[in-house]
Amino acid sequence: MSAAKALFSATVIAAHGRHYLAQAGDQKLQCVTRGKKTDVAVGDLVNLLSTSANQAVIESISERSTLLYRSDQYKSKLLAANLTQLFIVVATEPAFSDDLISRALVASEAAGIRAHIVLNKIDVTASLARTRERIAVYARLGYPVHEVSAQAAPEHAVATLLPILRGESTILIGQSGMGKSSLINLIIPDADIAVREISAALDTGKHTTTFTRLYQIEGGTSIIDSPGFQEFGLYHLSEGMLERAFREFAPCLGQCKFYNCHHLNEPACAVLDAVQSGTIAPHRHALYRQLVHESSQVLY
Ligand SMILES: Nc1nc2c(ncn2[C@@H]2O[C@H](COP(=O)(O)OP(=O)(O)O)[C@@H](O)[C@H]2O)c(=O)[nH]1
Ligand SMILES: [Mg+2]
Ligand SMILES: [Zn+2]
Repeated sequence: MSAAKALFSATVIAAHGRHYLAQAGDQKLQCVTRGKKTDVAVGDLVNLLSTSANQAVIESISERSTLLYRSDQYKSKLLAANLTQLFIVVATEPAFSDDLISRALVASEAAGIRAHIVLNKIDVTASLARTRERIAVYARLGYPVHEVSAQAAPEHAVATLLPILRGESTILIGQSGMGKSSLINLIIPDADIAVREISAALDTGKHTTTFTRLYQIEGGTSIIDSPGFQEFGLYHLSEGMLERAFREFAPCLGQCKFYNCHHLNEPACAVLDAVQSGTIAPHRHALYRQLVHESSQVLY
């Protein structure tokens, strides 16, 4: 046996393809996995074996408390590990997608991560009332909603969000244009510098925002910025996981005529009755139907 080199632990702070950047104390290391392994996520606590001054190999991944991912028909894609919270950033304009919000909520429920909604650009008063109405659906389900304006009231935005972020590991997700970068820059003043540093280390090209990165701020607080995306596939969730991920279904579960009810077309289905009576929003049930369909399409 060759002389054993010491493993040391680090946090994965960025991922770009199969290249990772990990932070151990003040040191940032470019990392690769052994072989073709690609199951490392930003937020993972890993054990590294150093190969040169700034480079290391990821030898193992510590057990995760949570894992958030999305998936399509062919494969699943890890979004981040060890999260405690998910912030869904939406805005008064451009119009946000209910489909994307609910998909993110379902993913968070399935992963056991608390979800918050951040409504940005409340200075755009023309569309504020309509936006609040649309967001109320989620507030009624018990998801906290925080109204901010990164541009018109930056100090208020920081004062609103920072106390909720403190001590937590939070991922921000949202469609592009909602103001996610604006908020990140308020909360993490050096974010721009960090992004340039990470881009250089991972060789991602100049202005790319296509990688997920983690910022560690004061004691135990981390914030993860993910690229804006238009799709949030959840093909990996089973039907049983899905019915539990829609909070408002809970009072209905076990109340259907058939114990193995799919809540799609069955007679005397408590979920369908609740949609009929207006207790469950039709667009939420329509998404449930779509996700059950997606989960039956997986090819892996
Ligand atoms: N009116 C208004 N515009 C904002 C606000 N926050 C961000 N923006 C603008 O919205 C656009 C998108 O912001 P950005 O932070 O790049 O969004 P991202 O794509 O989600 O990262 C930019 O032109 C910002 O200046 C806000 O609170 N109010
Ligand atoms: Mg951005
Ligand atoms: Zn049912």
